[in-house]
Amino acid sequence: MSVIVTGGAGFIGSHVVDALIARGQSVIVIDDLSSGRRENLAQHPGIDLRVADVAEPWPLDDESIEGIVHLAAQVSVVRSIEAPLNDLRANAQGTVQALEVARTRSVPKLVFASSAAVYGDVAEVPTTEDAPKAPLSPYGVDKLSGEHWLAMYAAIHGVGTSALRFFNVYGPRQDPSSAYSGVISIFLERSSRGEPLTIYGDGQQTRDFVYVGDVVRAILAALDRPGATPPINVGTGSSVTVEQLARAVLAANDSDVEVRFAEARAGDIRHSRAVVARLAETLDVRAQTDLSEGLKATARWYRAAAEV
Ligand code: UD2
Repeated sequence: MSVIVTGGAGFIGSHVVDALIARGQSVIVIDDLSSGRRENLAQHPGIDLRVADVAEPWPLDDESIEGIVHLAAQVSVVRSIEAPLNDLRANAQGTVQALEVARTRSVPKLVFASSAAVYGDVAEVPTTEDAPKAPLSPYGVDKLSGEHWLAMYAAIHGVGTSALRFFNVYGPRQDPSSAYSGVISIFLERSSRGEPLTIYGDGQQTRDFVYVGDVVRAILAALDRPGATPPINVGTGSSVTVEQLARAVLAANDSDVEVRFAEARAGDIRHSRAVVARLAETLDVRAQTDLSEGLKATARWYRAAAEV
């Protein structure tokens, strides 16, 4: 019996693979390596990595599959606005392919990476799962449509589905190389190189930053929970301003680089914070890593990676 992890060579996916292998499970990774990297799986030399596009039929034989963790995605909100059809294909069609594998091979459980982007600019912060959904990007629309596909397959085909709405995930292996990479990866990399940090806007926008190790625990708990669940927020329930974050990054990295301010990003959400009651009640998971601890662990990883 194997678990399929799509996007298993990526940031979050490779940590899921580590955790599944650590508890003795057999894993098949499906990843097109468009943003994932083989190096993320370097600790598992014999890993079954199948380089393939999730939007097309998956390269499977007659393996028996006990679960699917579907993380492969086009992950940039900004790119989804520039290339909506690409987002539709990767994020919506890819999710339907995952559900078709679950349906046709009687896979009992499918866990899907959804996003806080399904909410758009919400009036209600902190945000419960029942808040109105008004996504402001193709990315958010496609993640929300993925959730509807999951609920529909649960209802008519009995697939056990769970959509997890990730807030701002950070940690080792997050790729800092694009302007649209996660702010923590950018701040840590720049400060360790002695380069200034740029805050977009007044720095008073807030985010709920959740450490990848806590996200992995939520994914495994959802995988282990039989049957379908409603969508579940995955965050910490706390938030910080981007300015506070910049100061915390400098402290974690023991750095005193300059912090500059630039014009706010178009479409930037002002406040984001999860209500995490459902995460606790449904999956018995609570984020355990506080921001300073998570930043220190992540800073250590970026420093080690820079030395290789
Ligand atoms: C996050 C997710 C996105 C989506 C969205 C849901 C990441 C990388 N992106 O977008 O996929 O789920 O949440 O609402 O997790 N910033 C700076 N300086 C920088 C870079 C960023 O000030 O050099 C600011 C940015 O303007 C924003 C905040 O930091 O206010 C967080 O930016 P981000 O790109 O890490 O993530 P976000 O919240 O836009």
